[in-house]
Amino acid sequence: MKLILAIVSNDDASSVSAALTKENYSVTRLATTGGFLRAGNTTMIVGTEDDKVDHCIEIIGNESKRRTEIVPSTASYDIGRYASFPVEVQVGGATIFVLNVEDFRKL
Ligand code: 2BA
Repeated sequence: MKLILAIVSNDDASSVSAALTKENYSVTRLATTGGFLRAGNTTMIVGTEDDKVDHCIEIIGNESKRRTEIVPSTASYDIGRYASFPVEVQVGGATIFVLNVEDFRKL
């Protein structure tokens, strides 16, 4: 058995969780914070059989693809007035760890 820890953006957390649950994976969501950006993200814990790990990672990847989005930048002073310019940012993606499970019990 394996334990999958997947760190995803909060924006993708609900669709990742829903897609995994639909495919009968048991999922626990933890509200976590990235050490670098100090922004909230979500860590999914999934315990599953060895032969299902690739399928599970495929689902996570499909629902958290790295993509670019246009967002308003913070206002800057330009041409005599404050203006906010749209900028392209990378969002999404997943950081995934797969661990061996020594023992698994439900009491
Ligand atoms: P990612 O590498 O996609 O990482 C997204 C989040 O996944 C991280 O949030 C962190 O919560 C987790 N994570 C990634 N690698 C990990 C690892 N080896 N062990 C434990 N958790 C891990 P943040 O720490 O807030 O990082 C956000 C983004 O900032 C990262 O995206 C990366 O592009 C960049 N970054 C992170 N650390 C950096 C550093 N020391 N120098 C430059 N850029 C950094």
